[in-house]
Amino acid sequence: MQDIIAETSEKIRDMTIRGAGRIARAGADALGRFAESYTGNSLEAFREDLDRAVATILDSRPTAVSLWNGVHSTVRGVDSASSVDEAREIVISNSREFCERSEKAVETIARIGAKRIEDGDTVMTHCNSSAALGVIEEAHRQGKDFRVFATESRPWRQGILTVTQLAEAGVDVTMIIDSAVRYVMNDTDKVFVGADTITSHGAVINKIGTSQLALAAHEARTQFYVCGETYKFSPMTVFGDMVRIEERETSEVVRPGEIPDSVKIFNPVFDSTPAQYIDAIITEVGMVPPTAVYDILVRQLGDGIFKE
Ligand code: RUB
Repeated sequence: MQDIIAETSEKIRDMTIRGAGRIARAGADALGRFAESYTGNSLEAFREDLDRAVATILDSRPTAVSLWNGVHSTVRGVDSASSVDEAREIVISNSREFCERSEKAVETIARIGAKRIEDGDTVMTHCNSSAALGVIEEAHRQGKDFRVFATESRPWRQGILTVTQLAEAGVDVTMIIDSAVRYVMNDTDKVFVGADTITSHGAVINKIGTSQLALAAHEARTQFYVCGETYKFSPMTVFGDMVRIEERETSEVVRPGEIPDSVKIFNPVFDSTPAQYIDAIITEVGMVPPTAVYDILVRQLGDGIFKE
């Protein structure tokens, strides 16, 4: 049983499974499978094992609150169970519900966001976001005639995944290196990016470099849209918590021996884009201004959506 959890956690850590939505669904799904295969009879032991499983999953990557929300939505209500079977059923059903809700949210965002793409547009995207690519692919499916610039997204080069996916879908896509963003921004009409975490004051944490796209878009008066499901809204930020920015291995940046040993390497993999640079956040509950995030979060907290 713990194998399911350890395996999923490792796949999230080594980025075999990546992207904020996917890791949230993977975490929720792993807990569901853990509950399905649980054979013990003690409710107390189940709760302890589940707590350990939750901690292991959450330990895999620190920045995307989607993982926290996915995992906590899945274990919600276990405290009130009166038997192991009841507790297992709660986890299994919550896990399914979260994964379905998450997939539907991405589809809804695609439909809403696609309305913003018009014939003749040039669109830019960064890294590899299923929510942002959903919007672009939906607009293409609707027959709109537009082209896309996609960044390489060093050091992991998720841009390769993006351009491959878009090319396979038949979208007119051009890959650019990250430092070409400002150069091509003058020819760009709209930017669509994803989100790992959205704070109560409307700042968006996404792949490193996103804030540079936002600044360049602001300067060029290019519209800047964030595509993010509401489980990327961070309840902790309502209570003042800061978002932890993940730092990854220095080996992702340079090959061994490429630079002198005395050189330090800093590899932060996300950054924060302030609300003032964001035209709108496209969510499954509609296109909202960054200033609306607090209200939506408070409503969700009231409904107990993010509670354990
Ligand atoms: C991926 C990334 C994506 C968001 C949103 O970073 O920053 O833009 O996670 O993705 P990494 P999605 O490759 O480090 O996980 O829209 O698919 O949830």
